[in-house]
Amino acid sequence: MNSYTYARTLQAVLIGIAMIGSATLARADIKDYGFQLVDKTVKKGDAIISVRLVHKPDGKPVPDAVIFATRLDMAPDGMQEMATKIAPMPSTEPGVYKFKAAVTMEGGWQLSLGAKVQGEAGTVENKLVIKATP
Ligand SMILES: [Cu+2]
Repeated sequence: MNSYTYARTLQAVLIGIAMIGSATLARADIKDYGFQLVDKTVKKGDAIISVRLVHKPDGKPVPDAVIFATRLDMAPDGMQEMATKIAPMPSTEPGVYKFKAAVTMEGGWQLSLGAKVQGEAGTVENKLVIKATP
């Protein structure tokens, strides 16, 4: 290896290290992730609720998260004890997570979600409010 090649190789390695360093920093905070409702309203009855998990700084969807806590109750209408069944469903869109739920009453429902993101420490925890219409 002559000295020119050596210098170029060293430069490439240093650039590589700098890029890895900034990528790690950019992905370091679990608070950068959040759920968003695909639709803010559902019809009363058997409903499908879709949420998108995004990395907020760049708005990118986050696929392959492990969703481990879900609860749907009427806390927004003062009925926190009124919870309903909710079950995960398969989704074909990366970063979108679907649930089947028995929405038994019109009004405000709170969806509580927890998630683990690949390669991140900590837990994403969000509460989203959905409006059930007749
Ligand atoms: Cu209710």
